Amino acid sequence: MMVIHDRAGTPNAARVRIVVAEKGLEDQVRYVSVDLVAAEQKRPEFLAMNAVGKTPVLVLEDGLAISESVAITEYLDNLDGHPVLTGRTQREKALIHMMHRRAEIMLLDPIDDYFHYGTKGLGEALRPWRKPEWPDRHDWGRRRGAEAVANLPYFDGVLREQSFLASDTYSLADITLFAAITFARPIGLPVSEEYTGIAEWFERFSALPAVQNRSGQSFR
Ligand SMILES: N[C@@H](CCC(=O)N[C@@H](CS)C(=O)NCC(=O)O)C(=O)O
Repeated sequence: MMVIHDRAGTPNAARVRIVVAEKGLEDQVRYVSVDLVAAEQKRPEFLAMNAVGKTPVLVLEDGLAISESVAITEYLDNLDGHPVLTGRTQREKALIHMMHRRAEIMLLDPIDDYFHYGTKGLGEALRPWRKPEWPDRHDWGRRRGAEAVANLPYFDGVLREQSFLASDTYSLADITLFAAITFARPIGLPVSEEYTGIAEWFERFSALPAVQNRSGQSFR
């Protein structure tokens, strides 16, 4: 049995849980919940699995620990020899990777910076890992949030032209965009309904069986 160390309800846990559901791997995976607020991910036992000190981490039966949502996605997507989320041809792979990175660089990363620096983030226990010595960190965090909001029209434009971010079926790129949008809203970054490309895509994506059936949607 494979083990995934993550925290249900966080954006990166959602990314991997959608992949598990899409690939029908629920029976082959056991989840171990990591207490992020108590900084369990910064303890030596966890750092031995992932030196970056973040979740999720997939541990294979032979003990190999794989971190980074994209690396985990690639591993799980290729497990049965029939990748459906990361591309089959060189062209598909390149487009999916490119659009995934755009969703990460233009949205998910600045939204994450806003959460950790522009708000209280995960709380006091994590302060030592959050550059507390940096006096204008709150301003910088808020500017990062504004940057993400200013990048939304780009994604809206793409999604007015096509059903999904990188091709006519959903892929890793849409999973990253979904993580960004569902992270932004509850932490107070507006995703206007005027962006009808995004709004219609969000409905289409949310209705997918793998998204509906992913386990553990609420932050515990
Ligand atoms: N690039 C990493 C990002 C992982 C990440 O930021 N995980 C968050 C949960 S959504 C986390 O563990 N945060 C705890 C912390 O920052 O200490 C990935 O794709 O998996």
